[in-house]
Amino acid sequence: MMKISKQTLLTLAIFAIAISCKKTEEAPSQPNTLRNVYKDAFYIGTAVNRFQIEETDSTMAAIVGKEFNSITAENMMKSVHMHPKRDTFNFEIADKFVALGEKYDMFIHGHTLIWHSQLSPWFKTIEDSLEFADVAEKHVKDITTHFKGKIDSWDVVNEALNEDGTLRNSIFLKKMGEDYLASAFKWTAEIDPDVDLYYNDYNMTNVDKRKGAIRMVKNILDQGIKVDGIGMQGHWHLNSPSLEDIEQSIIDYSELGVKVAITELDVSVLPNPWDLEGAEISQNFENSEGMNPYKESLPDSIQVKLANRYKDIFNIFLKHKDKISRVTFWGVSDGQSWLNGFPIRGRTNYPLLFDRDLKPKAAYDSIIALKERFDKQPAN
Ligand code: 9MR
Repeated sequence: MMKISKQTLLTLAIFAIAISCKKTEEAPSQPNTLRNVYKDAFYIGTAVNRFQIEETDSTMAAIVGKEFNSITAENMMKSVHMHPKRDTFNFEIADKFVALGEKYDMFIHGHTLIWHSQLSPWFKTIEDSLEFADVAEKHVKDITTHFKGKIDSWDVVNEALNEDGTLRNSIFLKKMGEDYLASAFKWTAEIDPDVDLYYNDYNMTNVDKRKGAIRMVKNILDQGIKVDGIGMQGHWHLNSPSLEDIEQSIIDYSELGVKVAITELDVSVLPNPWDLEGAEISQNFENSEGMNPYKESLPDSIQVKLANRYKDIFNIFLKHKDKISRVTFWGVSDGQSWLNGFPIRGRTNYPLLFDRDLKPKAAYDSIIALKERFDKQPAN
C-alpha cells in the first residue's frame, strides 16, 4: 500500500479547505433586499427623478440599485420634457434613465406616451383635427422608435377616464374622438411588437371607474388591438381604498386576460381635504396645523399603522401574484415624494418605505417579513 507522508496529508487538507472556502465565495447568500425577497413574485420598482438617474448621492444610488429591479421615470419622459417642440425631442436624460436600468439589470417602464397633462404646449396650438391626429401618431411612433428594444413596457395612455367611468374630455378626445385610444395602442405595437402596452390611471379601485376602464380596454381588445396590462396607480391612504376594493379590482382587471401592475404606489398618512365635507382645496389649508400634523416627525403609532397598511396591501398582492406583473413605488424616500406638495403645498408626508435620512422604515421591514413568512407557508 502506498505510504502517504504527513507533508502530503497536510497539503491535501489545505487544498480541501481552500476549495470549500472558494465554494462559499462563489455562492454568497442573497441579501434580504426587496428585489431579492420578491423576485419570484413580481418586479419591485421605483419612480426615479434626475437626481437618482445621475446617481449624485451614493446612499440613494445604492438603495435604487440594490432594492429595486424595475424603474419608471417620474417626469422625464412626459411630452413637455421629452418633446418640447414639434420638431425637437430631448432624449438625453431619458437615455441615461435607460442606461441606469441596464446597469442594474432592471425591467424598464416608460411613462407616458399619451396624456393630457404635462402635454407640451405646442400640441394645443394645432387646430385642425387631421393634423392633430398625424402629430399624435408621429409623437408615439418617434418615441417608441427611439426606445425600441430598450423599454420593456409603456404606459401608452394615461388617465383617460373620469371618476364615473366615462371618457375624460381631453384634447385627444376632442380632436380625435374615442378612436384615439385604440390608435395609440396600435401605433405603439406597430413600431415595437415586443413591448408590453399598458393603460394607466388613478382611483382604479373605485367601482364606476373600474367598470369604465374594463369597458374601454375590452373595446380596444375587441378590435384585435393589443393591450397587455392595466396599471392601477395606487396613490392610496391609511384607510382607503378598502382592501376588498383593491383585491376585487385586481381580480376584475385580470379577468380581461391582461396583466395587472401597481404602478405608482404610495400611502399618504395626512388628512385628505377631500374627505372633509364642504372642504375646498385652497391656500387656507396651507397654514393649518390640522392639515399638517407631523411637521417634525411621524409618531410611532402612525408609523405602525403605515407598516400594517403596507403589510395588508402586500398580502393581497402576494395572494394574487399570478396576476400581478410589477409593483412600483412612486419614489424611494419620503423627502422626495410628490405628496409633500399635493393636494396642499408645503406639508410633510411619510408615504414611502425609506425616511428622509434614507433609512428603511417599519413599513419596509413589514413587507420583507411578510414575504419571508409567505415563503415558509406550506404550499396548498
Ligand atoms: O410625481 C410627479 C410630480 O413630480 C409631477 O409634478 C406631477 C405633474 O403632473 O406628476 C407626478 O406624477 C404623476 C404621474 O405622472 C401620473 N399619475 C399621478 C402622479 C402624481 O401626480
